[in-house]
Amino acid sequence: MIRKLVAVSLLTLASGHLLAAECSVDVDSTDQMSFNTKAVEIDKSCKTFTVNLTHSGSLPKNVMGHNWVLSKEADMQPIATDGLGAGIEKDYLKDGDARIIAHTKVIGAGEKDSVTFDVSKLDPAEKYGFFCSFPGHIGMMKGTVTLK
Ligand SMILES: [Cu+2]
Repeated sequence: MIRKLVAVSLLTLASGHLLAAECSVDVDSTDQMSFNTKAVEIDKSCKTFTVNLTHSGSLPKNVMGHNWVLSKEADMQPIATDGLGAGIEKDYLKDGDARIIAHTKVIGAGEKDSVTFDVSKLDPAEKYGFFCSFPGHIGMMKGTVTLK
């Protein structure tokens, strides 16, 4: 009887896990100045969301570095422009730029970095996007972030 109860609760736990939203995404970047995704979807049930950035190319970060930056769609280009002069040590992002919702550091080949942010910071009525702030990369390296 006890054994049967345990089996049932394990099953319940397992199905609960299957129904739970995926609150993270793996994003890869390349030597071809690209991300492997153009759209990141965040489930509204997630309290926090994590982006795991990798770089599968072979070029170092000073040549083909990439980061993953989240902001309102309208702020993407201004943030990238203002970050140009910040230098790679500051991940090509202006100090204290309040328009940046979340960002990883700039990584090179074989490196990785993750960033976790509160989903409650995102307004379902707003348009968000992600991009790479390495100089010249935003044209190729950007995409949408949507709450669903
Ligand atoms: Cu880049």
